This record gives sequence, structure tokens and C-alpha cells, in this order.
Amino acid sequence: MAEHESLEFGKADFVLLDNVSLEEFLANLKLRFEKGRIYSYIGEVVVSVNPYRAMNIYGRDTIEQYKGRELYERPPHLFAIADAAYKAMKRRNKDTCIVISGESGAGKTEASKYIMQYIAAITNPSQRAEVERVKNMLLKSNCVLEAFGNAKTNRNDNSSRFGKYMDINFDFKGDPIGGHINNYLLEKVGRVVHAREEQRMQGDESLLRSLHIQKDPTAYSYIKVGGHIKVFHSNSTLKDIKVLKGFIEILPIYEEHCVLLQGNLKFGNDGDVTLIENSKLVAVLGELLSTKEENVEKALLYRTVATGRDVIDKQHTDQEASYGRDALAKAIYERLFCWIVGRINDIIEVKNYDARIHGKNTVIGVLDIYGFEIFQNNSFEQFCINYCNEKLQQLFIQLVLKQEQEEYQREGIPWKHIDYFNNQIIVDLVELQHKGIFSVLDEACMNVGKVTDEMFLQALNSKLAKHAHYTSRKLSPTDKSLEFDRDFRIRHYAGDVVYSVLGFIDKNKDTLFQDFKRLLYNSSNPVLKAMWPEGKLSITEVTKRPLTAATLFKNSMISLVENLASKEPYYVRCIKPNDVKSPLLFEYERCKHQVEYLGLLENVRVRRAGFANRQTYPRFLQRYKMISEFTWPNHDLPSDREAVKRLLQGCGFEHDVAYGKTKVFIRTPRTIFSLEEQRAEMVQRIVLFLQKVWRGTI
Ligand code: AOV
Ligand code: MG
Repeated sequence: MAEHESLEFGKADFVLLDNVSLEEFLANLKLRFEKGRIYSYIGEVVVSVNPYRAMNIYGRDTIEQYKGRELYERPPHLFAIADAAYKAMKRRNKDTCIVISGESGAGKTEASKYIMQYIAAITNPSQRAEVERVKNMLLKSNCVLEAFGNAKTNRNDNSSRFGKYMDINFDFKGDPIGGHINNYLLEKVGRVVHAREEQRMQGDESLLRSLHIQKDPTAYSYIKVGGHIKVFHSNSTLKDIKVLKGFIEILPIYEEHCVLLQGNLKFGNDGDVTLIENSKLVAVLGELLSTKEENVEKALLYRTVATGRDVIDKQHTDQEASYGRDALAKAIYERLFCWIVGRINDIIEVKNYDARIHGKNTVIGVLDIYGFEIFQNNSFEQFCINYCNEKLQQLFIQLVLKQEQEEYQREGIPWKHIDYFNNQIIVDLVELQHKGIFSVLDEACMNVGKVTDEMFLQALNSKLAKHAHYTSRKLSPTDKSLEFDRDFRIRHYAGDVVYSVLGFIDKNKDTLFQDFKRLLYNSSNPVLKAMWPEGKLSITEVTKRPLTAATLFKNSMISLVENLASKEPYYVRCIKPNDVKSPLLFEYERCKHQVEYLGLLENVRVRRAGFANRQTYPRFLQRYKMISEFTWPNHDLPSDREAVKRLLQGCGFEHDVAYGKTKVFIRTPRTIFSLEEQRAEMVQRIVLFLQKVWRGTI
């Protein structure tokens, strides 16, 4: 628990609450938020409330105050948890990870950046040039990815449309020597084809000019229909743009522009023939994609199909052509994004590390995903994003309990079970083989012939009619929240979300006509070509059905969770205080809801039913030995364990503690408080004594 903080700021650790009730929890959270204390603890978990204003708590001086200190020695802060993860990694050679969760706009991405900055600031004291280079790259990679992968939604002006897990590798000295980024499902639709709000085109004038980019965003239909591709995030500064330029050259911007231009392509028809109405654009696209104009035109209007032995060119209807155009725009955007991640990884990946010479290479992982979101219209993308949040909640539940349990077991101390809502049931609803929603969807997509979204919904209804967390308009006809026949609703851990089934099948198949892949593979631009290796196959060779978007996403989530579970996790739980981005407003009901679904109260209970505080024997002695004659200045007992026992007996705390194999466990926070008070008193007396000696009055 944190000292150095007066009670006027509320309890720094929720474990210290007098009563563990929702009301007290919220009262404390509100008080702290209003006093500008945006961080609190539940034991070792950081609870963070988005301040929606610049805070003067991330500077060099603050970093210095946290460096190398124990969690409870300073007021709660992200830096403390970053330091704890770093220390565990360095001292105990453990791989650790920091998992940041919370709904959209709660402050995850900001938190991940502060954590990275902290780690960068406290490492490499000897200023080795190579380490500095790596640190720089790791920090800069963030703004590059944000520039291309974030967008404005009505929940967050700078919303992450991709999930990011970044490993930072450290050498035996504890200095960063490289890293690796995994990115998860880039939400393309929101970014490319139908986004919801307008976005200004910003950036270096000359750069925009050289790429023929129009400054007026309404010149692009993907933006006009509400789409909002952007070249640079609105917070980007010129500095970021320079970094972008240096980092990945100009190509990605070309392509993003290309995606925008495609949106302007209009198809019409003249009798039976589908036409491109604004054919001048085709020439520009050909130029930007380094391929011939007529090839672009052909790929947009025709599809090569194999009928038995024959291969014929089948003309698209104007509807199919528009569908193809959008699919191509999304695919280019996605490949481009993955390509950027790949280039960054090439630059930051650890090279030539020999564990025999340098010792074990350990990692700290930082996970920043897209938060739980509910929009007016929720589709496949929201479904995936919310499933991802379910998975992380499940991990939290399991590990926070499991870790406690294991620690008590390891140390030989009995454990009491605490009830909590286990969201495994919802995870299963989505991902279970054969019965889960993803399986039903994949099955629908496997069927040749026309399976419609409505048929998929029927299949869900018949499989899941009795599921407590699933319902649909058909199953609950009187339910007002289910407005349309195409709606189904999931009772998520974080609230009810109504999804529209429209588009699920298309998005899951995520098919891009082979003609487009071939078009891009045949580009004379080597980078573009490299992004589309499967374009090499001719239509008759394309036999294997690619994995569906749902299966790919599910697999990536399962391996992400496995990866996190294999490391020692540290958590940051972010709370969004209001929906209007106000620094002053603590919307009680909104916060209450988040505290409930994040399971924070259960977290406090688990922490308290067990032991609020635990410390290794040497560490405990180091801190409190001055309060007992048996231990000050040194003890002569056979072990530190015995010495701690003697000290606590002497203070009358015997009833409140348990002695594990390597740690002493203290049940109530009051005992720690009392120890702290006695310590402070003693320190004071020692100081006074020394002052007297100094002045010669003794
Ligand atoms: P998110 O990552 O959790 O949402 P962000 O980290 O992007 O949310 O935070 C949203 C906005 O809140 C930021 O752009 C800042 O304006 C503000 N903010 C958050 N944390 C802080 C802080 N510590 N200090 C000052 N302002 C802050 V999403 O990516 O949408 O799930 O998908
Ligand atoms: Mg984010």
C-alpha cells in the first residue's frame, strides 16, 4: 500500500477500504479522481481513471521518484507497475507482461505509451549507442502505427483500430536490445469503407502536394460517406511526420491515397456492359500501383473464373464491381498495415544475440488492444473486438485468482474461495467448436451456393435458443432493444450489445477476387509485389479455401492469451469517467458499471480475504527492523523468518499474520499501517538523536 499520501486523497489502495462495498469503492474512486489522483491500487493492480486533461505527473522528476522503488513506497502510478514488471524481469530473470484493459476511450493507449517511456527512461544508464537506437525505434514505432492504425470513432478521437502486443527484449544488464510487435485484426471497415465521422487531412503541405493528395477531405467519397481515412492522426505534429517519412519512406502514404482514390470510382452500366464512369481515375490508380491502366480496368470489371477446363472472363455487375472495389481498398489497407508492422519488426528485432555469451534474453510484453465498444450499429468488427475483451477478462479472472491461490499453496498457507462472475460462458458462446457463434458462421461460409446472413441468423437461433447470453428478435419478439429482424444480442461481461447480422458472412469470408491479387502481384513496384505473394497463382491453381476471418482471429486470440499466461502479468484497469471527454465529470452510473464488470470489487475481496500484504523476510526486516530491539540494528536469530516472527510477536500482531516459506503474510492493512507508524516514529527519533549528537548536546 502506498505511503506518502495523505488520507485527504482517499485510500490509495482499495484494499484499505473499511467496508468492501460498491458504494465505498466508488466514493473513494470519485474522491481520488476529483483530487487529481487518477491512479489507485488493488494490491498490485493499477486502477486508472482517464483524467481527460494533461497531467504533470509523467516528467523526468516523477520517473526518478519511482525508479527502483517498491510499489507501496510511492503514491500509485503506472510507473510503479512498470518498475515492478521491470524489477521482476531483471532480478528474477522472469518474462513479464503488462496487460492494459478497459473500454474504448478509457486510456489504454496513453497508458501503454507512458509505460514504454518509463522503461526507456530508466534503462541504459551507460548510454550505449546501440541500446539508444533500439529504444528510439521502439518509441517511434508507436506513432507510426498510430498514424495508420488509429481513427476517430464516436467513443474516442484517437481510437485504436488494431490490437497491439509488443515484446521488448532485454539483455542481462536489463537494457532493451530489441522488440517485436504482433498486431491483431485491423478493423478495416471503420477505417476504410464506411466510417462514421469526418476527418481532416493534415500534414506537411509539400508532402501532400508531392503525392497529389487533396487537402479537402470531401474530395474523397470514402470520407464523404462518413469514411475517414486520414493521412495523419490529428494529434500528429510535424515531428511525427518527419519520423514517418524517415521510417517507412513515402510508399505507404501513396497507397493510402490510392485506397482513397478507389473510393471515388463509380460504376454504371450501359445495357449489359458495366462501365467505370470516371475512367480518368483508372489511369491515376495505374500509376500509383505501378501497373498498366488497362490491367486495373480489367481487374475492376471482370473476374476470371474456371469452368471445368476453360478459363473465362466473366463481367461483373455494377454491384459486384463496387463490392470488389471496396474489398480491394480494405485489402490494400490491411496488407499495407501488416507490411509496416513487418518493416518495423525487421528494424527492431533482436539480431545476433548469443545467450551463451550474453545470458538469458528476457522480455516485457505490453498489451494495448481496442477496448470494448458499443456503437449505434454493431457488426462483425465489434463482435470480434468485444470477444477479444472477453478473452482478456477471462485471463484476468483466472490469473488473479490463480496467482493468489498458487502463492498461498507455494508458501503453505490455506486459501478461501471467493465468488465471482466467470465470463467463460460467454467466451464459449463465441469460440466453442461446433456450438459457438464462430463455428456456426464458418459453417455458413463453407456452404457453396447462396447462404445469406439471415440464414446464418436462423442457424444461430436454432443452436443457441436456450443460451442465457444469447437472444435475437425472433427469440424475444417483444424486446424493444431488438429493433430489426436481423438483430441478435449478446449479454457480454461488460454489457448487452445488439449486433446486426448483416455483412457477417462477407466479412468472415473476407474474399478478394484473385484477379486483384494477380494485378498487384504483377505490379512493377517490388514492395507491392511482395505484399501479394499469392497473386502468383493462376485461377486453376487456387484450390485451398483460405481460413476465415473469424478462425484467424480466434486462433490469434488463443495464442495471445497463452503467451500472456506464460509470463508474469501486471495489470492496468482503465476506467472512463464520462462519455463527454470532460476532465471534471465523474458519471456515477457509468463508473459503477465499469467497476462492476471489471470485477474490481471481487478483486479487492480476494486480495483481502487472503492477505493484504506480503513481503519477503529480508525485505520486511530491512524496512521494519528498527522498531524492535530483537532486530535492531541486526538480529542474532537463526533465520530472517525467526527474526520477523519475534518482531511481530513483540508488537502484538501475531494473530494477524501467517508465515510462509519465504514471505510473511499480513492479513489486515491496519497492521501494516501500525508498523508504518511505528517505523515513522522511530525514524523521527533517530533523526532527532542524530541531530543532538551533531550539535554536541549529547
Ligand atoms: P483507449 O486506447 O483506451 O481507447 P486512449 O488511450 O486513446 O483510449 O485515450 C483516449 C483519450 O483520453 C486520449 O486521446 C487522451 O485525450 C485522453 N487520455 C487518456 N489517458 C490520459 C492521461 N493519462 N492523461 C491525459 N489524457 C489522457 V480504444 O483505443 O478507443 O479502446 O479502441
Ligand atoms: Mg487505444
